[in-house]
Amino acid sequence: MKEKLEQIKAAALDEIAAAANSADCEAVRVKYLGKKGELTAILKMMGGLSPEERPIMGQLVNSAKAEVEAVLGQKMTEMEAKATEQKLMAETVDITMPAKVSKRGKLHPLNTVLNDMIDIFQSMGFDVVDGPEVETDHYNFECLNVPADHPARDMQDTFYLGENLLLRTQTSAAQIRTMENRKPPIRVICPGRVFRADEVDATHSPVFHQIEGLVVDKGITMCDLKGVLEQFAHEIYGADTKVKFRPSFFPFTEPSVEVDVSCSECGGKGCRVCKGAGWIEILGAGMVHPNVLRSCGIDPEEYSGFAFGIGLDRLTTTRYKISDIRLLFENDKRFLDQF
Ligand code: 2NL
Repeated sequence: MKEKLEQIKAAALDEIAAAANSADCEAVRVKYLGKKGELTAILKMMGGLSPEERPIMGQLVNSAKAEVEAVLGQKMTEMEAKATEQKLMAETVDITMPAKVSKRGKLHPLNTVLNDMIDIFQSMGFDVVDGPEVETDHYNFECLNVPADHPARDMQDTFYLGENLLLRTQTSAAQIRTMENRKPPIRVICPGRVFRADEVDATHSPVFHQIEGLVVDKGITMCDLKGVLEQFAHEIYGADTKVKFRPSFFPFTEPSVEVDVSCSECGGKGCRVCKGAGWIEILGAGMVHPNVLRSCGIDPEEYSGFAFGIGLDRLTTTRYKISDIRLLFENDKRFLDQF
């Protein structure tokens, strides 16, 4: 029996040594240590031994079993380590491989200029307000003191969507609503798209962008208008830029002005950009007409205000030396990638 035990043990150890993977190891475990395994079977045969032999043999079988278990356990551990190593080798990431380039989007040049302008006016205490692009005749024209026979009201100049509905020709309506809904002091700007039935060419588009501004309070004068707009011009074009206020006319302001800045291209000598004038017109403005204040429920005897309208597109094309306004609206990636 002792010999048989030695044989079984030797055979088990041989098979463990020969095992090539964990499945082989498992097969060895079942074959020798399992419920019907050979070492288990030998334990069961001990009933036929004498009481003196039994404990001696029992100890031998148990130590053989323990030895086989230990060797098998160690082999299993080695197998697992080897398997893990192989798996890691197979999954190795080559960190020297070139990464996929993901392109980041950029701001449209119009938005860059708009953001600059919003920063300037916000630093002077203006709020930004918004309004719909489809407006009523009432808000777009009536409240702004634009008479019924004014050429701006002509079908030729304005996109009408119905008897009283139209695409806004300026962003004033949002400011009219502000005057209706808020009490002075009012300091707002309203940027947005506006529409005019213009013929399309390098400098005209039926869709363009405007920032309008409005200030209403007690004791607002032309000096406030000049101060704010001069500050704006200096921040956009530089502190050395000269600013000129010329008399003009708008139905919604009285008196009205147009504001020119010295040409940044030639410094005022006259060039292609300023068409020889040395000056570039950047905006229109004026003191809010008493009729406009009245139409919004503000007493012109108590309050006064100034308003201005700035075209965004021309400011953008001159800043970036863009030769054709249509490029701003085509969204050609090859064009936009340059900014
Ligand atoms: C221009 C001139 C201007 C205004 C817009 C305005 C708005 C209200 C009341 C009075 Cl709510 N006026 N806006 C005033 C003067 C000029 O725009 O040349 N725009 C391109």
